[in-house]
Formats: sequence, structure tokens, C-alpha cells
Amino acid sequence: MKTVNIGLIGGGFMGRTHSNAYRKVNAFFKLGYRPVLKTFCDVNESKAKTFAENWGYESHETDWRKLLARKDIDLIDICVPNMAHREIAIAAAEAGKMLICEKPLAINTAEAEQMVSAVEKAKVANMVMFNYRRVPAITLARQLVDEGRIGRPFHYRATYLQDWTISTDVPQGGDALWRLDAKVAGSGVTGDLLAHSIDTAEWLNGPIQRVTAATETFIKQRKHVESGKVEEVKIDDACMFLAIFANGSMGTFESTRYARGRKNFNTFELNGEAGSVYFDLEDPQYLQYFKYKDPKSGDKTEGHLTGWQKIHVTNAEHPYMDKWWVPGCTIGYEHTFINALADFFTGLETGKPAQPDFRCGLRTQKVCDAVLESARTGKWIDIA
Ligand code: SOE
Repeated sequence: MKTVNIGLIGGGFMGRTHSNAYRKVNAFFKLGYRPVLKTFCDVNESKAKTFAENWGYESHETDWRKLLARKDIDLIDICVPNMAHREIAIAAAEAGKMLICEKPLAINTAEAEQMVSAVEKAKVANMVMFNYRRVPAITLARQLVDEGRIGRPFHYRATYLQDWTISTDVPQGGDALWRLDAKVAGSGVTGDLLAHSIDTAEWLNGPIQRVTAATETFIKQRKHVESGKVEEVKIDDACMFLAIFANGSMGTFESTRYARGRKNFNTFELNGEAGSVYFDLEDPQYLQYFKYKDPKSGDKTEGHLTGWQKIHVTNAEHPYMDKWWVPGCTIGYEHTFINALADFFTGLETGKPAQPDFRCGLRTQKVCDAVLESARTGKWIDIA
């Protein structure tokens, strides 16, 4: 078994999800690689020390450049706010390190392109952590598409709704609320939430060709945690867009952090000639499937027994589930990161890199940028 020494940067929500996944992946998956939690890095010394001790890193570091210079680090995992992804990723690739980067890949297409060039030039393994692809029910949806159970696609409908920024008292900026600060996050719900929806949509239904969008910023000013002053809010609080996919189907995407009662309501529905699938992250164990035509026999389901099937995705024959518990026993959010790391290490072993890699993350970035451009100009934007 080969070891991969991990240097993880950034101890927020995502630093915790990734650290947890490194600790568990070998206990559940038989892999040829074993990650070793070598060093955790954060600019704040006491935070770095506490985080490293809590999650079992061998040591801590406060300067990411020193971390990159170390010969004993094989993989850099970037869990810092979006605006810092580019610089760290390029330097890490130049230092020959493998890379895992939290989504979205960058704050815009130009930065994402530079990151792709760097990893491709250095020929280092790389992956963007779009963890929802590894929800077994979503992976099953992809399997149904591949099996021809959806047939010719007509409609794709995605929502990603939350409600945590409704209060005017929520400030922007700083460690916890950088997602509300455009300088640091790049954008609002488009980069933070719709990036997930776009990644899933393109994975299930192929490339998006054109978009037209509208965004809104409901609360125009918020106190900034760092300056202490009330400053203009420059992120999109809500975004809706229409999409035309290369396969001719039509899509609608809606995202907001102002949907009272919705916490992480990430849903999609795909309607095709042969069938439909529906998924809701607030009910993540299930994939709903409407079968109209069997792809092999061509038999049609019609009549009084026609209806949606609610598939409890916990059987051993379901994606990833043979690695977890017994049928009927569910897995959850944290496991999507573990499944993703298992795919990454399997990719190292087989030489077939796990997706989405940085190049694939760049696609998502291009769609996000087209959405924001359309919202600014009021025009349909083609995606190259
Ligand atoms: C935002 O609230 C957020 O934490 C996103 O940044 C994550 O990517 C998403 O999965 C959950 O919500």
C-alpha cells in the first residue's frame, strides 16, 4: 500500500469535511493508497494547532508556502476561501504536488484557466470537490441515464435553496461569512450553490450551450466583519437562469439564500421520452424514477399501475453502498466526501483520473460566468 502525505489548508466547514473523509476512507474502501494526515495549515497559529490536534494531523503550519516547499507532502488539499484557490493551486502544481480543491474551482474563468494549465503542465493528479456527485442516489441517476432509461431528454429542472442570509443583521466577510463578500467569494449563490447544480446537470445531461439569467441582491448593505463598517453587498443573493443543453433539452435553474424554511434544498428533475428522475438532497436516500419505456424490451408502462417509484438507495447493488452498512441503513452528507476520496485514490491506482478534475471544474466556472454576464447584460450568452 502506498502512502499519500496530505497537507490540508483551511480549517472551516470544508476543512472539517475533507479531514474527516481522509481519516475514514481506508476503513471502508479497499484501496492501493493510504492518505496520511501529515500537516494542517492555517495562518492563525492557535487555530492551526487546535485543528491539527483535533483531527489527528501529525503537525501544523502557518505558512502555506513553507508547506508547499516540503518534500514530505504529496498532496495539497485547498479548503480556503475561493479567492485564494488560484495562487495556492498554481504554486502547488509547480511544486509537483497532487491537488484536491474545494468548489468552485476559482472566482472566475480566467483564474480557473490558469489553474488548469498549471496542473496539466505539471501532470499532477487533480480533482475539484463537487461532493454531491457521490450521493449514491445521484450516482444512480447517472446510471439510469447511461442505461438509456431516460431516453431523449426534454427538460432539466434544478433548484438550490437556503435561507441563512435573510436577516439584515448577518454581517459579511471574515472567517465564517466570507461567502457574502464578493471580493473573497467571487459571486454569491451562483458560485456557491449553482456551481453544484451545474456540475450535477452537466454530468447527467451533458454540456450547457447557452444561458439567460437574472440575479438579485435583496439586502444591499451589510456590516463588514473586518472593516467594522457598513459596506455595499456585491454578491448575488438569488439567481435564476434558463439553459439550453447541447442535446437540445431545456433547463431551468433557481438558487437563493432567501427561501424561508429551506436549508439545503438541492433538487433536480430530468424528464425524458422514456422516463424521468427526481432527487431532493433534503431526502437524500431516495431517487424517484418514473418508468415509461424499458430500454431493452421497449415495453411501455401504461395503465392503472403507472406511477413514480421511490427507490431507497441503500442496497448493495446501489452505487457505493456495498462499502457501507446493510440494506436499509442509510449514509449521509459526510459520506459523499469519503466516496469522493475513494474515487480519487482509485483513479491514482487505475490511471483513469477521478472526475471532476480541474478541466471539468473549468466548464462549471464558464457556465457560472456566462450566467453572471447574462444577468449583467440581459442577453443570452453562449458558452464556448
Ligand atoms: C453554503 O451554505 C454551503 O456551505 C456551500 O458552500 C456548500 O458547498 C454546500 O454544499 C452547502 O452549503
